[in-house]
Amino acid sequence: QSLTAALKLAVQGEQLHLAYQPQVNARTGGLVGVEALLRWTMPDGRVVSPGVFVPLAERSGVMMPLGTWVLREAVRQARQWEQAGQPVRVAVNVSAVQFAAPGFARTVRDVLAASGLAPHLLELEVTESLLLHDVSRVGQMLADLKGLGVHLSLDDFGTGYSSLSYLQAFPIDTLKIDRSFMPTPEKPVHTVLSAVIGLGQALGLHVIAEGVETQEQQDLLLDLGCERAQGYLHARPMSAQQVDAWRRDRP
Ligand code: G
Ligand code: G
Ligand code: MN
Ligand code: NA
Repeated sequence: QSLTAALKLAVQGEQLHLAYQPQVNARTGGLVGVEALLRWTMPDGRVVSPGVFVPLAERSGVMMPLGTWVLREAVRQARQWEQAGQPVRVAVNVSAVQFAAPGFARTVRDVLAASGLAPHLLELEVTESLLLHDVSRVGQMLADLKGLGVHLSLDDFGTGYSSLSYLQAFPIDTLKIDRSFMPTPEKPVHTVLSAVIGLGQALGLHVIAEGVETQEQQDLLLDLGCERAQGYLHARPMSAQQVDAWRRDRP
């Protein structure tokens, strides 16, 4: 309860910021985009993970203003990069609560229009579980968003139960393979990983692997035909200024 009250204050105050994690094409070395990840530093200096406070925000009515703050801030930064001649697509996580709100597409449209950002430089990440509800409503919302010219991706792919026929029907651009499918020395099998990459390719979608931490994982992904990667091997979430430095230091 007190965390909820603190969160309400955080949305109004200066306690929130976004970290940006680069997404790369591991074959070419090119930067594909960055994912905006919300960070909350409490007044006492403690940093709370969105894994903790996003579910809380969803239950306490704070998610709408919080989500809109994230969208505005990410679009502001994307516009800054665009105007600096360093355009990069910025991906924003969309909560189920935002997605369920009838005015969501209008909010996105208004935020884009106010910023002047080219819409293709904004990516919206929706989770697979979010697609399970009312198919016609979900389809309409995705079509409305796609109509704005933004890029749509399916986050945490493979952990939900999306029907493959919906996958084909919805205007999704990218599958983000959940990091739980990354093989490890303890769990070296990659049957599902391989199948999910194949599925994405068969549907003509971009596929990006999340949670790539080791060169072994990266080598395997390239073998399986998945070039795009996001993970600590390539870069951690960092400030916008650090992204600038990271880009400068690349060959
Ligand atoms: O680094 P990480 O701890 O940032 O994120 C933990 C979880 O919080 C992930 O599931 C991520 O998708 C989610 N998350 C991070 N930022 C946001 C955000 O701005 N909005 C929403 N809805 N979820 C976010
Ligand atoms: O649910 P979503 O995919 O939006 O969550 C992204 C989360 O994954 C963030 O919490 C981010 O900090 C985290 N993350 C990014 N790269 C790696 C990685 O290589 N390994 C692990 N364990 N987590 C990662
Ligand atoms: Mn995400
Ligand atoms: Na994910």
